[in-house]
Amino acid sequence: MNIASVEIFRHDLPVKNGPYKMANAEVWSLQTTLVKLASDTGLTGWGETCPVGPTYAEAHAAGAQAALQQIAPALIGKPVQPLKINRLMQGQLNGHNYAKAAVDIAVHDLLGKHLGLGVAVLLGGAATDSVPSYFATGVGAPDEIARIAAEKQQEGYPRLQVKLGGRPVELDIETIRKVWEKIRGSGMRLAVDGNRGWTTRDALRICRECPDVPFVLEQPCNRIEDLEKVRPQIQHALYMDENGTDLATIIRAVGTGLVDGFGMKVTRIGGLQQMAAFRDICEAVNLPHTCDDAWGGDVIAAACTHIAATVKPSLLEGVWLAEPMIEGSYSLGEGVRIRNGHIRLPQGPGLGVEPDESLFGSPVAAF
Ligand code: 0XW
Ligand code: MG
Repeated sequence: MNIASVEIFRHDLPVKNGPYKMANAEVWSLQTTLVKLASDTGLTGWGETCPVGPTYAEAHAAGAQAALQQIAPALIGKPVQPLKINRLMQGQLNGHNYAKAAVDIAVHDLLGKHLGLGVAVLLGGAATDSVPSYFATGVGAPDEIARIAAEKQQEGYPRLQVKLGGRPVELDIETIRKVWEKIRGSGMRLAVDGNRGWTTRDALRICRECPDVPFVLEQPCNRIEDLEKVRPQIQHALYMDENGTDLATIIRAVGTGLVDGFGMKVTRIGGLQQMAAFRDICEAVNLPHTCDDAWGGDVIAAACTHIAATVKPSLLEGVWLAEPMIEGSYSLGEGVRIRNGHIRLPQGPGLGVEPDESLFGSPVAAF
């Protein structure tokens, strides 16, 4: 089975009750990019990549579309085999993992449909048919975030991530303390995510003033060097998110003992093929991690859920989906939904979701 055609679409995903606020981004609507691959056997596979605005990561919606147009002609006539396609893409464009990821996901969807297997099977096999999710608040007033924390705990989320940064650090400390008052003793786990927004001074102060709150400190500062500086001075567990841009960086972070775990994005690392290698590296050294993406609809949600289902359950920190924050859905069926803080693995061959293509209009480009 070979790739016969490639189509690239764009589609807007408005933020429900927007904006969504992080330390360095405030977003109202996100443009997602979808890739549709058709095979010479008449099957189709879908992939998706959706940066959460232009400042969260080194990723841009229009950049994804340009990168995909650079790569697409070389895909025509090539076998639908993930490793081969990943190597082929490396030879077409340097970097731009987040764009290549959309092709990688579509290849997995297509191959799964061809073989009559779910993507989780292609990735090694699911350990479960229901994965835990976690809720991520935006940056907000301490009392409001504490209220949301209690609400999400009641809804059944096993984990909460509180977004902080981009404002006086005293407000962040007050938020952490108020959230902890609400969830202490409930079993709900807590991550505080600076999204690169703190100075090392502020990150250290947060840890020193909350010694009794067992949070995970996620991507507090901008650079790996900042994490290296903070690491020996704190008692809290340290997770890398935005700095984990490729497998080489992950190997370095793991090898130097820099972190206790990762927030990981399927598109940032380059797709499901790379994500499976990341999963195996983490399992080899017993490090927990999430399986998320920055934003996106049901295609990326399904991809995150399939890889998450293959992670050793004790190491899976959860799957974050944009679904509760998105107005509407582009899926033909029910799509991928969070219920009681958990997500059911989509059934059926491939990703198990089908977009309603009529919502996307004409493709940005077709090959
Ligand atoms: C909570 N997320 C997974 C979604 C947002 O895009 C940011 C991200 C994170 O952990 O940084
Ligand atoms: Mg994060």
